[in-house]
Amino acid sequence: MDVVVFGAGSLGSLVGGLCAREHDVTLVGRDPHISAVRESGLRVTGAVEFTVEPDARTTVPDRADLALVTVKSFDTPTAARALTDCAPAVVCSLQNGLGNEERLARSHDTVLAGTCTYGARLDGPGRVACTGIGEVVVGDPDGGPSAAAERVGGALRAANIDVQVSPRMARRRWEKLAVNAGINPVTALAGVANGALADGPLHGVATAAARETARVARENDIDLDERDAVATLESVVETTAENHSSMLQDVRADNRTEVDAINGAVVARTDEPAPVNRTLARLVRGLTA
Ligand code: KPL
Repeated sequence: MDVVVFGAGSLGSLVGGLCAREHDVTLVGRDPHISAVRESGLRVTGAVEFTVEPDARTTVPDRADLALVTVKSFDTPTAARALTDCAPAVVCSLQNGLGNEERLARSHDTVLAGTCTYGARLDGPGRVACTGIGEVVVGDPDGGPSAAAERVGGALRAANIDVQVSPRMARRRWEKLAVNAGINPVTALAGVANGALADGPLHGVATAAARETARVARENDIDLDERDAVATLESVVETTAENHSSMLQDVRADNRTEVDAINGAVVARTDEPAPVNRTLARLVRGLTA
């Protein structure tokens, strides 16, 4: 299968590298990373170790069967536009936050929702570390069975990626949102790896954000129990204990964060107070102002 990964940052490079063990992969990203991959291949270290030689470009190729979108949520409009050039049969978002699939669906017919809890860190041009084996979940954004999701699930499984096809993606997206709403801002503010949220006061703040997100999910007709949201957060903290969250990596690199698509999205989807997410969003915005 011809797979294009749009967004060769840490997660995109890891997922693209894993896929390249089985499929013809094109990584689309920025230099100097892309030039390094073109010259010497992509070295994956950490929980899995191998080198692959995917195609690597700064613009999309002529065609693709599947596009995996891994850019930050604020770059989704750019991805949607650029991917029209290779007209992929299926576009699958593996991004944080809400609203990405809706944006992609404005210019693509078959769009899947996806979540990914693998931990990834770019160690330099051409080098990515897998800092936690998580799982990928894909499915139709509106729920129900999906032949496209089954095909994508099969393709990722063939590349030895732990993947589930879910008929309840709306709930899964909110569950992942609860995980990100807790882990990302707290690790970014405290400057710690995900594992530091396993207990103590940081665990208290992260789980409060996850519980509040579950409450807002239910206000939006998503059946997400607070205990399930907290249990999923705790399990991701454990499996990605060594990982620095994407928001911590962004703050350290002085890059724009996804706080608006994560904690900001929770606040925006309720008419009731959401003090934990609101406070975390304000504090993170203050870090990068
Ligand atoms: O999605 C992530 C992120 O860092 O954005 C998790 C799963 C929390 C891994 O760190």
